[in-house]
Amino acid sequence: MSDCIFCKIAAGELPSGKVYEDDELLAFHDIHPFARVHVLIIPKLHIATLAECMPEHESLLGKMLLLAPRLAKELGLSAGFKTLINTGRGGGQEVFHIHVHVFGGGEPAPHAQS
Ligand code: DGP
Repeated sequence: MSDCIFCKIAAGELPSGKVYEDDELLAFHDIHPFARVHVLIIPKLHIATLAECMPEHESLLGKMLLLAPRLAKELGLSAGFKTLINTGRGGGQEVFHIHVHVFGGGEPAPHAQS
């Protein structure tokens, strides 16, 4: 999707605070964190929302979820973390490229707030 901001991040056309990348997935710091640690896990494949996922995306979705505890641990959330997938406008989704929020660790530092 040429006008999708997360596709542009995945393609390296826009900068991001990348914390993980493999052939299928990318994870980076949320630009508007609502916790001390707040990253987004996205597939490189453009899928607009969770509601558009099909059976062929089962493996990809599993990989996204399995990456969450790994990144949480690496980013210091040893006591636990939260995950969130906003779906559709009614679900609060703002960027229509599926993503898993992984966050925790208390309030973001003042300099990280917008
Ligand atoms: P959602 O409401 O679930 O669609 O959340 C989208 C999140 O994406 C929101 O917390 C802010 C973040 N975000 C939007 N644009 C950018 C961007 O250009 N870079 C980064 N790193 N995060 C972004």
